[in-house]
Amino acid sequence: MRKATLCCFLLAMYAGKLFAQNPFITDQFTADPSARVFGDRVYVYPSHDIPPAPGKGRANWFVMEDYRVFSSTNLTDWTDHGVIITQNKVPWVKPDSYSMWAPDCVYRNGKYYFYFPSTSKDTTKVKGFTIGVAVADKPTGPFVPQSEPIANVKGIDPNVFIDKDGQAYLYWSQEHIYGARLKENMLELASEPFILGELPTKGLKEGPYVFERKGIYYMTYPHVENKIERLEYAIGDNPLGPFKYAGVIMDESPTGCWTNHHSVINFKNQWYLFYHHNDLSPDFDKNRSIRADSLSFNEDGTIRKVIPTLRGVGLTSAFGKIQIDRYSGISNEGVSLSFVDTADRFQGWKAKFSSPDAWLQYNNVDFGKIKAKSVALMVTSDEGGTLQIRSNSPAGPVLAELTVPASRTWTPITAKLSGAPTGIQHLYITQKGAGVAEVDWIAFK
Ligand code: FUB
Repeated sequence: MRKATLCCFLLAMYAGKLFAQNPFITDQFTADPSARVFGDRVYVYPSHDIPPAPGKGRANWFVMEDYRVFSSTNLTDWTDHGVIITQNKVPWVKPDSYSMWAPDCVYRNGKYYFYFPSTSKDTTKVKGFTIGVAVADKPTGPFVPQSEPIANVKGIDPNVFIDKDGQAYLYWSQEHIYGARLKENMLELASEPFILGELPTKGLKEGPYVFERKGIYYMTYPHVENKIERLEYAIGDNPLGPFKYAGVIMDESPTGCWTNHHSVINFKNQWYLFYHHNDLSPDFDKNRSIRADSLSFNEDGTIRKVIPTLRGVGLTSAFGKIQIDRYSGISNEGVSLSFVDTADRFQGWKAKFSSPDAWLQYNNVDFGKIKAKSVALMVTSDEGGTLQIRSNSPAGPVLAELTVPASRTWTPITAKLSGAPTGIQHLYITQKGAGVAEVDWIAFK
């Protein structure tokens, strides 16, 4: 194959592919992830934050003009399927409202129903937010929006749950959480909406997400119990309750991201929580990024609290760029993170090693059956240093030792491996002796 043809082939192969841990979409802002399993893939329908700009929405607030969809078969490699709905192509939406907030999507009888909130252009019919539906034959669209929003619904954050008997329910929020039955057509309410009143009464509640497991109905929602949102849940015997408060799924963001918004799925016999945080925009929490972590249950059906991780879920191929700054663990001292380029945070993070014996652990690296022969690290350093790649523990077998040159230019360095790891490995990058070294990624060959 000629060189140019090979380049085009590789570009085409990787176009629209995203490889990541947490957050798992890092080339744009995403929020409010509604994850769904359709067939053998997980589809995530987030909302799409964009930075505020003059003439685009309200300053210092959420600015959202469209929705995209992402999918994956392994929760590691994500495909961006592009824009599915845009504010100025929905007949009932005020075209310059930039208020395409948290959506949801469900499958029923051969069709995909995408529910989304926005501001109506006709304020004589409904003031503020209401909720509309768009319908498609495939999970990635094309989605055709209905000409009018769903009658009798005022609020945001739609969520649809279809029970085992086929009855569908729509939930949404407006200060409180509302619920109603949906008609068979999935486009109209079949009952009067009512407030699910047994949930905590003080503090904003929004973003409802209902699922069922072993006969228990879980009503999960972000709630401002203190100053910002945390994820809570309540349980009941019926999709519309009554629900009894049962606990916290995820505590408030340690760095103060005011919102959180989530969904829960079971994929290949493992439960997952999808949620968001403002990883790529630490100074402005209206530009968020979506994340996923494993979720598990106690014997009695209660949910174990999920501690957010950087490593996220899924395996990482040993032979791609392993972004070790999304680590599983680090030593108490000597490892710190920062953006590769603060002027372009979408370039991600780097890990800095700055004291003897500092270590960073990165779990679930998949070597498969291929015997790796060498390792490459992209490094920079003010004074130079020595790094080791080990397996199993910070004191485990040394797979490679690399001298990091003193150079402020990002430089790839390589070393032969002393062993030939196969299968799934937990790796450790350790610092030997004094010095300082910054690492963008590592990759095996
Ligand atoms: O993304 C805009 C709003 O922020 C969502 O609709 C809420 O749930 C909160 O995440």
